Amino acid sequence: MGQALDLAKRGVGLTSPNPPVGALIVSQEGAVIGSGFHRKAGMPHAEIVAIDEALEMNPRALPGSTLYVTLEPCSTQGRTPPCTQTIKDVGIRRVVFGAADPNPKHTNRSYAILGASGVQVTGGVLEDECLDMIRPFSKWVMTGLPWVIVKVGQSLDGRITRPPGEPVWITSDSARSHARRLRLRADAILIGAETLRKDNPRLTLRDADVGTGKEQPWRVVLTRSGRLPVDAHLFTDAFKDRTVILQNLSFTEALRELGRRGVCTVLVEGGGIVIGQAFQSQEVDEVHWYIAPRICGSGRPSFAGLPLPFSIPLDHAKVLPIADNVCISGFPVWPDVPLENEAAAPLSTPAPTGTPDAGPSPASPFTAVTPAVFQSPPAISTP
Ligand code: AOF
Ligand code: ZN
Repeated sequence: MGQALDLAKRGVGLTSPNPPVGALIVSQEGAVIGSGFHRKAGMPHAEIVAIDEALEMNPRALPGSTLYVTLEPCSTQGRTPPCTQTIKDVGIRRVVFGAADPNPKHTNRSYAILGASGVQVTGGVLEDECLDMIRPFSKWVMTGLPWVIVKVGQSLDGRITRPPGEPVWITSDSARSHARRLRLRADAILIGAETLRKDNPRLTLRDADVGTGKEQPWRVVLTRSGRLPVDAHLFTDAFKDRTVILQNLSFTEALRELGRRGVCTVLVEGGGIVIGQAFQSQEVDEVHWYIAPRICGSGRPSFAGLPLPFSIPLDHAKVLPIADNVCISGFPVWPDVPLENEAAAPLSTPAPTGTPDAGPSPASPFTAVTPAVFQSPPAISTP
């Protein structure tokens, strides 16, 4: 299962709205006869990639073999046929899986479906590791909302800007390049209009990250006024068709809109106002807080807006030194009571209906917004 997990890791950031999954087939003699991972929604599931490899390389060893897969095999027709059927057809005798599929169409169904054909099924092997691998998918498939990663880069005194006339960067080159790697996991990168106006960011994959087969994540700008600089990188560069604006939505409404369009992981890259809104919404699932050894004395704060009435500890907190910078990461532990202001905000977009599989094609979930559109109401916005 460890090897299947390593395979699954290769699909992280590529598969939404499907989960990353890895699979390995072992013959009765104990030889690995096929392996694979899920590369993209609409393409074959991990098990099918592994079975196809075995069919090509070693078809006679397939009957009686054991399939190790990080996620319970699916059992319904979605964009692709049910894996349980193919598993039975090729004569696999035993299936060992890690996590039960949180998609209610499949949860724990594989036991009966495969068992009825004499296939032995064992679930829950390296379960925690396999569940960790699909956390974003699990949240999305159960709530319709994406997994939210917050990234902050700040000074010791909690600022994200330096005094006028100084260079703009707070954290070091290596800390920033470390932070950019978070983009490899994201389907969308979200910022506030203020960050767009002040920083004119690119929000692109860079360096070695290009060529991993990952599409440029959506670049999402949250705005109230809709007044955005049309000459910004986001509206003029080679990926301008991957930029969208969401106008007049609360943070949770914006998440719901993204989730409806198959975004399972969103990376929030600031600034302080949006970070504050994200925490008010109580929808932050993971944080990466980069801190530089500098005191700015003034400037915009990394966390702005309404105060939180409670503090939020991080679970599984990690402290990573990056030369003289440091990154503290972990998973916020939220109290059970929602905050009133965000919870009371009306949802202007409906919750997802039907099943996740029936959603729009993952290839083009958005109408991109081009600068010209700013003259008229933006394509994705609600009044
Ligand atoms: C598997 N193996 O590698 C993955 C699974 O629309 P489809 O056909 O791609 O099906 C999507 C659903 O299948 C998805 O919601 C999840 O429940 C499951 N994903 N299942 O057996 C895989 N990626
Ligand atoms: Zn499947």
